Amino acid sequence: MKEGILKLLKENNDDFLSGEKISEYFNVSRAAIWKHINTLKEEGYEIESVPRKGYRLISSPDILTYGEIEKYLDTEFIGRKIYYFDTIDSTNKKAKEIALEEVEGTIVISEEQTLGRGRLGRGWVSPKGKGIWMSIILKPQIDPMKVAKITQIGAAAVSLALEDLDIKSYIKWPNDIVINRKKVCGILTEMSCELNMINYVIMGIGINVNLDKQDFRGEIENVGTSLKVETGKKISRKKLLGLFLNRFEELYTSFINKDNFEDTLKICRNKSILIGKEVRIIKGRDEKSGKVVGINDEGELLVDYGENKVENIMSGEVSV
Ligand code: BT5
Repeated sequence: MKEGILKLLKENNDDFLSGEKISEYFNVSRAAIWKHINTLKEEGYEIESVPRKGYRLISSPDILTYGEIEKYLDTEFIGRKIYYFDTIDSTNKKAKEIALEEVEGTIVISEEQTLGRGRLGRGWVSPKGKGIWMSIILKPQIDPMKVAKITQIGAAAVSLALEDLDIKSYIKWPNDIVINRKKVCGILTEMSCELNMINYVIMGIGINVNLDKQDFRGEIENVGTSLKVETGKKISRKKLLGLFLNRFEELYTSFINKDNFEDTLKICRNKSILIGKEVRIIKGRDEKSGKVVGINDEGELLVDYGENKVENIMSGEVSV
């Protein structure tokens, strides 16, 4: 009902809509309408109410509900169902709980995470209303060994969506997007599978959109940044989310339906911040130095350890 009222107000553009009309439309009392209008105001919608004229929508908040991102979406199935939370421990955790019953493309998104997670049990800082903290439920019928490619598709899609906003970024293989050498986005892909069949894949993405300098404290003070810090401008989270989902669906369906991973590879290679650099590859306690010479057709990092010994790295930690 609340969503219905919002829809009516949006359709009515700049005009007033009388309480009487809305109550007739939904066949409920005007007091009930008034209650819903107040809830909408609490959510950040600016609604003018004038006696005898009714209600008028002045502005909508930058929140990540389906109602707010719908107008930016061109997708068929990615993001067509959204579980929206004001606060949650971790969207990846929630997505895993519901994945088996949900359709592919369903998203769990929250304004804040209290226990956001990175890889290997590390944490992910996710302050309220300032970023995009979300998880996409996917059900690709592919060899479980190929799931790492989905992280690459996610990274390529984030980078393209930023380009759509005229923001230049780099991909730090395998799961980071960086600007000025600092991390603006991280991806955590998790899966549940049988021997050669995937039950589901959860692709969790965190994008630091409007975090301020003071949000980067402690461990992340020198490693993280946000789009706002880098561009000096507040960025519309709902628009960026829509752009990302559109880009992701395009690359993902092309990979699943046409076995086309080349488009993603091209982007990951073009935007790679690692190719040509001397790096350290960290695998557990093992650390080796080498030079990144490329990304192979499987999306793996090619590292030259000297004496023409080039190894392909499937996963791990790279430090520049
Ligand atoms: C990642 O791990 O980069 C994956 C991050 C995935 C986060 C999303 S948010 C939605 C979904 N739900 C979740 O619970 N998680 C996903 P990793 O490569 O391990 O990097 C983690 C490291 O990045 C931490 O140890 C910190 O040093 C740093 N870090 C933490 N929060 C950060 C932030 N907001 N911005 C930049 N760096 C951060």
